[in-house]
Amino acid sequence: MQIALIGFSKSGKTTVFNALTGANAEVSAFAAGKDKTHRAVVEVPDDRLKKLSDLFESKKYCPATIDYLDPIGIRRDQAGTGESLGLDMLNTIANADALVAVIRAFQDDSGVDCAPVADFEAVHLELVLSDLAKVENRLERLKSQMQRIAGKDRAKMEVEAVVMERLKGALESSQPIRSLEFDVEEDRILKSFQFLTSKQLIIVVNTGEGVDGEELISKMKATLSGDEKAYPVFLTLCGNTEMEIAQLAPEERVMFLEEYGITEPGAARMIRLSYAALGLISFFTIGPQEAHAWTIRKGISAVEAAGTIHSDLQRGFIRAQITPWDLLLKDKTFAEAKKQAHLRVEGKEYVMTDGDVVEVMFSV
Ligand SMILES: Nc1nc2c(ncn2[C@@H]2O[C@H](COP(=O)(O)OP(=O)(O)OP(=O)(O)O)[C@@H](O)[C@H]2O)c(=O)[nH]1
Ligand SMILES: [Mg+2]
Repeated sequence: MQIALIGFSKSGKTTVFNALTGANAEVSAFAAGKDKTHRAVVEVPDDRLKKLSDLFESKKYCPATIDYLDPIGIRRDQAGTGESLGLDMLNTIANADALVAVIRAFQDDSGVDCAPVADFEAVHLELVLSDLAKVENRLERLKSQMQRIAGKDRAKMEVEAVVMERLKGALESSQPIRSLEFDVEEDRILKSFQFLTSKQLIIVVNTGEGVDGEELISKMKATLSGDEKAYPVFLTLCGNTEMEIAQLAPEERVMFLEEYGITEPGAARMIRLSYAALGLISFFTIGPQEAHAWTIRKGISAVEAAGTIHSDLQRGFIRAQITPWDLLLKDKTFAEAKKQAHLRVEGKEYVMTDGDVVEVMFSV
């Protein structure tokens, strides 16, 4: 899973990136060199996998991971033009599964304004404008092509043009694409465009000390209209403090968190919220060789889940043995889980549940 940070320059993106990834201050200085996207892979903390791995004394520990990307920020002087995102940012965020917009809600002596609500609206507008430009471009091309082509190809283009007109209407009234419903065919058309407002958006309100983040979030929500589904997920944190936390040794971290009254570090909160916002769950494959967590979307069937492990497992899928992680932990072995009827045999259509331990039977 890829999560990309966006936001105006000097909103604290790199600081938040360091907080999320535990990257150190030197790396941060390097990233502030502004000529390159910063990238780090983070393990998704999962107690369940840890316990199962200990139980089976697995040689290899393979948690799920998240790829965080920190591209060059949006230029303030170009805000509202639809071109402020820049090529580096556009290329970086095109493939991301979710976008995290960092909003500056702290004051320092840099002379940069602290106007979080306005910045929030401006970032939203940049994303809308970027998609709108793409849609208008596409519509123009479709129209000129449709004049020259007839038959089946033309019919296909007409379907696409209808979808694009719908997107145009929504974007012109500031509605993000993720607030619209599409059928399977329309979804297929949309996929290749990688529209920014079709991605899940998480807003990080990066507060200074003594700033009421929750109040700011209410104000930001008040600027949004209409469809509940279009609302982004909000998260408030203090970038500087969280960056310090991320760089502490685990023993020191506990003390620091207590001192600041932080119950859950921002990095962990972000992962939890991202999983929920994207509708993701985990299943596990466990044995003496390897304890492995796999990330899938909610509602996926056993045969599709097998495909995330290896395409052979999907192709040659026969059945899956499923044991809920907590019952396996209690029973200690698959043999005992079977005896207790906690290990179930399921077919292709079985819908995976969070925390399933899976063994796929297959033949290719
Ligand atoms: N007081 C305070 N300062 C912060 C906070 N987060 C970031 N800063 C400061 O704001 C400045 C800019 O932070 P960066 O993290 O480099 O911001 P950026 O968005 O990555 O900036 P560019 O990459 O240059 O666009 C730095 O001096 C940070 O120390 C915060 O939560 N509180
Ligand atoms: Mg930066």
